[in-house]
Amino acid sequence: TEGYDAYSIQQKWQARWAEADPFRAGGADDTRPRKHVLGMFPYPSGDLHMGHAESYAYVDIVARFWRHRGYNVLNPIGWDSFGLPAENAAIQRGADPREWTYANIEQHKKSFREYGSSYDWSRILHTSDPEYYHWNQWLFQRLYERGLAYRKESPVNWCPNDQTVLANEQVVDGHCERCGAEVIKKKLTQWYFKITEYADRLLDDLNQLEGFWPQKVIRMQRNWIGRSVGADIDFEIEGRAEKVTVFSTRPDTLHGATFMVVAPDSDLAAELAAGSSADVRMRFQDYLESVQRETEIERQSTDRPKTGVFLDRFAVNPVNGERLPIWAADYVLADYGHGAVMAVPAHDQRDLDFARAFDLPVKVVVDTTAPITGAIPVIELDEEGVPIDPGPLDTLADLDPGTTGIALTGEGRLINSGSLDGLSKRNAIARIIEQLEAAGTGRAAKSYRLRDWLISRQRFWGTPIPMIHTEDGRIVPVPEDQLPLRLPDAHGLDLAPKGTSPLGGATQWMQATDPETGEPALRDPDTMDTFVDSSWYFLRFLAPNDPDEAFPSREADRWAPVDSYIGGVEHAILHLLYARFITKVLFDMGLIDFTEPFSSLINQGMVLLDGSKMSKSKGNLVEFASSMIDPGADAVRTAIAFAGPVEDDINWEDVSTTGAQKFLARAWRVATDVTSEPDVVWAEGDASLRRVTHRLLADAPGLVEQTKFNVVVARLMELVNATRKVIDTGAGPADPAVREAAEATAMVLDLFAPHLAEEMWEILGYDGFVGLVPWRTADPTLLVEESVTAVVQVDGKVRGTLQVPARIDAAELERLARADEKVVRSLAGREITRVVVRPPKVVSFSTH
Ligand code: ANZ
Repeated sequence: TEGYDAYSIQQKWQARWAEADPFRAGGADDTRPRKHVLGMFPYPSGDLHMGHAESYAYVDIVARFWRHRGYNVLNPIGWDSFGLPAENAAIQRGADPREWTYANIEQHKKSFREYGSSYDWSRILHTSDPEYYHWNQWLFQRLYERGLAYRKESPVNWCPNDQTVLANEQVVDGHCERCGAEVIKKKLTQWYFKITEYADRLLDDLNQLEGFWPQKVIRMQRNWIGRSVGADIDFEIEGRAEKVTVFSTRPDTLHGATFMVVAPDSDLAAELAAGSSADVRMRFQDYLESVQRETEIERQSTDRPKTGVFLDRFAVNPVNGERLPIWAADYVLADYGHGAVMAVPAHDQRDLDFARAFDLPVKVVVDTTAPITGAIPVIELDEEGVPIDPGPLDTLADLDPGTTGIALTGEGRLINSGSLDGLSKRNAIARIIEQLEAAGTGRAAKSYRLRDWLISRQRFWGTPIPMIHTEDGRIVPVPEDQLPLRLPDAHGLDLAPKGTSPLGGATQWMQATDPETGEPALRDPDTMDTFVDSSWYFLRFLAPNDPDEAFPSREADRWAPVDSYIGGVEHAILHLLYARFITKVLFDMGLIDFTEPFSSLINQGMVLLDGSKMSKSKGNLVEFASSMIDPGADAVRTAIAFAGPVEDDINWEDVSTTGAQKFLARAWRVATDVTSEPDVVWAEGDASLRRVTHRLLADAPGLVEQTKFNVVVARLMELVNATRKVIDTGAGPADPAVREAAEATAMVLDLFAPHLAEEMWEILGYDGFVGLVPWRTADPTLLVEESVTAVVQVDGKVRGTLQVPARIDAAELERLARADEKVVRSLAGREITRVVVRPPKVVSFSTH
């Protein structure tokens, strides 16, 4: 690396970029096609680490690439700067979350400048600025007007450690997504966003994203929304005026229902028990208390013995008038479907387990041994691929679920079901829905796993909810001219988690005026989930300083949706689902003309250390800022890009910044060795070096678009080596092809090592930034494969010659040699003991 001073090169170009600000997006008069390239914005908790270094290296590669390709690129950066970690850190340090947050942001900005990220620095935003959260409040009120923001009392997820509620999406396997504490249920009145109203669109529009988003993310979103299709069926209840509706995906099995089960923690269960005997009431109460002590995980695990209480109440089956005993059991959840099920033990495993535990009848209504035309028979194959003889087929009697304990869930034909008898499952479902609809006792229905988005938080460091609670119990929006409703000063407030909002303790701040009557009123003490902030921030970048609106629609037409969105797969559900939802709401409001926010999504793998995820708690965090000190930013970026495919995890110990440094020094040396002037005629240069250069120029764009950044770096290394060879042992440093290669190297290297690329460009005699130079088009005549003559020897004698491409690899060359007629003849009957292949010129076989 002698002579190559990465550090001073970095300093020099960072200063020039800061001065000239060359990466600002072009304005309205810019006629180039546009690309909006966005990295998921960082959260300013502590310092940036190598995960960020990776993600933002990829973002910059994509942004720089499109600039070279002639696009007007918008590549902004901002901070997701509200949230719990800042508040917790502030509590620990006895500091103001505001001060801690903004100090971290300054450090981040410094790191990004040092990294050479080509942001449009004129568009910075922080979600904790009143100028930003003003528009969260505006958004909240628009959702409220449309009936999409509402308050309800219901059991919510409660993190006992952070002392705040969590959205379903923030509960991972029963634990708090942030701190890992086990989440409990608590009944509270909270604000919700009605994302369920958009469930179908959120699901159906995923089809548009196929091929543009990682398959895994699409699948996770589909599962999270979890649409089930079936029917709602109404059951009369003896001694109750109103019917009870159940949701079933198998309405075809209605004749096989033998009891009904309600969720013990539902209002319905309480009411049914209340109408029963004192004894039942007592047993129900005991059971309910034991259920409330269970965690979500316990409750949903299938391998637990079934428990429940008979309520001594009866439902009536609408199709045959049979009386169905009603039970309360914890395997039925209060907040799915209608919190009640018709139990069909013959065909549902959970119902069967319950029926066997409490001796309830089992009635088979689908004959799963009856063949269905069009169904694909499952033929099992043995290890050699020979079909296994299934032996004598089971009869229905062999399969009786009451005896075997195994529910019959497969295909079959209906029996014991009146007019449905003989139909396949699919046809029976259609028929029973028709019948129920005609009788007014049921209808086609869908059910979703997706719940409404709970957005209230009992914490300080977030957007105040812009609503007023009046003395007479009305809830009204804070008048628009009073927005933004700013957070009060944190000094003097008790921020420690205590289950109620710290803002409630800001007595002055809490005082409001009823906008209708002028009477004193109170503010809402809760703040919004910070995922509200990030659900629309990509639009705020279009005009981050606009004081009059969240974003101008005209700018949204120009710049949105985001063309390339880059970030971690940990946001596969939460953030991406919420952003998709809010985008659809803004579309419905007529403010934007697209329905999906991110046209393409790139998920990078994780950066690991010792094979495990880097994290503060494990103490194995490599900090971004310090990682750059020794090798320099260019080497870190290049090493990351070279480490492997974008979506793969990177083990930081295997990443060689030293190797990258050496390569960059070689590239720099090539530029300094060039002795020709910029006006040389390239066509007069060394033809084989020119071919290497032009192949890189031709192939790199496709490789970048497929995010094969590591391959592009490998190809750059190849070009630098080829150039070195011509300088040292070929036509020498004055050859025009050497200059051409060095210039192409600088341009492509700009994606990975922008400081060095600029330096090379200057050494090569150019003014202006290489980062803004249009991509050189490859000369097609130089892309035609050069061919060479290869000789094939057998035991030292030349037995054949082949015309092969100059870049042929060993395997292909050997294959062609073995297939050559003359070689085949001279090898006939002999055993090959050794093969030496030296592409592209020699293949040598030995037979003794
Ligand atoms: C009768 C039946 C017969 C059912 C059968 C299944 C098979 P997914 O696919 O997850 O949507 N169910 C409905 N509400 C429930 C609740 N709140 N808690 C627990 N289970 C509930 O599951 C839908 C099925 O789960 C519904 O269809 C219902 O049982 C049950 F052979 O109805 B089924």
